[in-house]
Parts: sequence; structure tokens; C-alpha cells
Amino acid sequence: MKILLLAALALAGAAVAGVVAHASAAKTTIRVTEREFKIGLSATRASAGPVRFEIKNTGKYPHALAVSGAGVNTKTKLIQPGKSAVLLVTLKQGVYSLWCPVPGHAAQGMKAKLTAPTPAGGGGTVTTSSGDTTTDSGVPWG
Ligand SMILES: [Cu+2]
Repeated sequence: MKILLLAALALAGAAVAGVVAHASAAKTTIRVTEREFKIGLSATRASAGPVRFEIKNTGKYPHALAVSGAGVNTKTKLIQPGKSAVLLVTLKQGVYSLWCPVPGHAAQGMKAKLTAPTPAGGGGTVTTSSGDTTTDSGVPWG
């Protein structure tokens, strides 16, 4: 009985240690898969705050990832086929555009949207009217 309890405690300890080891400045991790000519996201919504993008190029050509939106305008270096990159971004509430900045790739479909919604009970209102203006500069498509 005592041995079982110890084993359970050891397991619990290992689980906690695993969580702590994984914790970093960014609580949210979004896995991004890039290939010709598509960007896949493990989540299209993320809470405002630090987000860690883990980008993997599973395609045949080099790709990169650009992120633009409220307070954010950044991109990775070119990611060679089979390689990965990490991009740390602090999101505010809003809609973010993700795309591959390699010329022509976004136009062929390498683009995605990520929404950082207003937290429930946060006092703000999420307005998704059709008059929604997404006039983010630096986005290479209309
Ligand atoms: Cu690309």
C-alpha cells in the first residue's frame, strides 16, 4: 500500500515537473504547418497575450511566416524544407493575418487568420459586423 502511494506521488511529481519544464514566457503555443500552398494552424483563436508559434515547413520549397495585426508586424526568416522555426508574438485583441512572405505564395493560398477574441466578461464587445474594416497595412492581398 505504501509503495503504491509513493509510486503515485512520484508520477504526480513527474507530471508537474513536465508542465514546469514546458512553461515559458508564452502560455499559448500554436503549431503552424506550411507547405505548397497552404498554412495550417493548430488553432485559429488564441487569447490575447504571449503566443509561441512553432512553424514547420513540410513542403518542398522554402517558406516563411509573417504575422501582422494589432501591435504586431513580424516574420520568420526563410524556413528550409523539413525545418522549423519559432516566432514569439504578443497578441492583443483583434484579428491577425498570417501569410508566407515568399513572393507569390500568399496569392496561391498561403495565408490564414488568427483571432484573439475579447475575453468573456472582459467588458468589451466583439463586433463582427459586415462593415468590419480590416485595413491592416503591409498585407499583400486585398
Ligand atoms: Cu511559402
